[in-house]
This record gives sequence, C-alpha cells and structure tokens, in this order.
Amino acid sequence: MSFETIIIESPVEGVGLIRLNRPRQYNALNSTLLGELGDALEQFEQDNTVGAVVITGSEKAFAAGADIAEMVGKSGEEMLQMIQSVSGWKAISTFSKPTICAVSGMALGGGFELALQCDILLAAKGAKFALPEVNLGVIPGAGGTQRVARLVGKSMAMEMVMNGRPMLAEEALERGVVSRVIEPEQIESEAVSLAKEIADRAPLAVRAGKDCVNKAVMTTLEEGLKFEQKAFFPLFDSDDAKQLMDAFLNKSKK
Ligand code: CO8
Repeated sequence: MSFETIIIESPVEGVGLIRLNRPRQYNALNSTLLGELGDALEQFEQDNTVGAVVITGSEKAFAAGADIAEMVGKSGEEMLQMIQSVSGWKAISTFSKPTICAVSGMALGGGFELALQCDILLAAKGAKFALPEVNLGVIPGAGGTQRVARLVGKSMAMEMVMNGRPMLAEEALERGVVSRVIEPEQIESEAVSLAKEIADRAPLAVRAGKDCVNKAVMTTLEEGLKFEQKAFFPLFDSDDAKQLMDAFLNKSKK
C-alpha cells in the first residue's frame, strides 16, 4: 500500500511506525491523511507480526489540527459527512494493539485529540499542546473536551477549551497528560523501544490491560471494576499465563 500523507515503516521487532507527513501544512489532518491513517492502522491490525504501533510527526509538528482549508465554508451536515467518510478517527479509537504517540513540536486541535486517543503519550522538550478551536468559532470535536477534562480537571480544561490556553511539555507531564518528556532527538527511539518492550509481552494481557485502563477513563469506578474482573479471570486460561508463571517458579527454585 502506498501513501501520500503518511509514511509507514515496515514492522521491526514487533513495532509498526506511522509518521504523519504533510510538512508544509504542519501535518494538518485532511481527509486524505485521515483515510490513510485508517488504512495504515487496519494494515497493522491485520499484521500478526505487529505487537505495538508508534505514531509520530516531524520535529516541528505532530499535527496542527484538522485542515482548516478543508473545513472552511462547510455546513455542520457537510462536516459530519466528511468526518464519517474517513476511517482514521474510528480506526484509532477501535485499534486493538497498544499505540504510543510521540509528540514533537505542536499538537493542536485535532492533532492533540488524535494524540489523546493513543494509549501512551510521550512529549519532546518544547512540545506544545492546545485546543485552539474557539479561535475558529468551533470546539474540539474528536473527544478533546471530554478527554482533557478527565485528565487535567475542570478549571484547566475550561481555560484550554474556552480560551485556547496552551500547555507545554513539562506542564503536560505534571498534569499526567504525557508519561515522559524526552529530548527531541531521542523521542522517536524511546517511543520505539518502549513499543518493543510492550510488543514483547503477553499479548492477551497487554490487550486486557489496554482495554481496562481505557475503560477507567470513560466510566464510573463501579463499572470499571466489573470490567476489570471480566478481563482478569479469563487470562488464567491463556498459555502465556501458565507458561510465564511456571517459568517464574522454576527459575526461582533454581
Ligand atoms: N489547517 C490547514 N492549514 C494549516 C493548518 C491547519 N490546521 N495549520 C497550519 N496550516 C498551514 C498554513 O495555512 C500555512 O500554509 P501556507 O504556507 O500555504 O500559507 C502553513 O501551514 C504554515 O502555517 P503558518 O504560516 O501559519 O506558520 P506559523 O509558523 O506562523 O504558524 C501554526 C503555525 C501555529 C500551526 C499556525 O499555522 C496555526 O495556528 N494553525 C492553526 C492551528 C489550529 O487552529 N488548529 C485547530 C484546527 S480546528 C480542529 O483541529 C478541529 C478538530 C475537529 C476534529 C473533528 C473530528 C470528528
């Protein structure tokens, strides 16, 4: 499969990599890019050699949001149709394997919302996150208001959504939006090595862990605990659990 607005790298040691690639537009998410992102994720979903995926952009920008040139003049109905016609948003929200987003430079609007849909978010020093849609007379529409409010709390989320207040990498780390801040020249290799470590672990347990943590940020504690119990017990029937526990005990007896 060949792509125009993203670059995908053949899986190495279980890790697939997707690089957003519209450098002249700061990787603004147009429908071609969102369609290609959907295709790439589908390809990695089907590829049994892929255990985790890294999504990244360039040093200057992860993505500067939805493509404004594509949205200008559209009615609400036309926007809805355009969004529904591209596979990227749905594909990232339903992708079953772990996703690590490595953000350098800007992650604005839909770019930040895409990053927020990945499982682990890493930021390069100097990275900037913002939801500036209000400056265009709209609001975040790919989950930004909901995810940011859950991550940073109401007051800060209000500042970001109602006033476009940006958040720099260090603040994003303090507030739990990202799990690490890394030197720009090392972020991709760190993301790939983290992805390799995860890809090397028991896939059913990784999948269950991903689903449970994602559930935690979407539901009540009571529902989340029930979900975790449902995911926990079946893992004891997996070959991985049997082998890994045996291996632990056998080694510890030596
Ligand atoms: N869309 C289209 N083109 C863009 C975008 C964008 N989001 N961002 C930058 N560009 C283009 C510029 O138009 C310009 O093109 P050209 O060279 O042809 O004039 C080129 O990139 C370079 O941009 P600038 O000249 O502006 O460069 P600066 O370094 O001065 O500024 C910025 C860079 C800060 C990124 C600035 O361009 C900017 O503020 N961009 C807009 C950011 C923004 O508002 N993003 C939010 C968009 S709305 C959104 O994301 C809604 C998501 C809803 C998803 C719904 C799914 C269900």
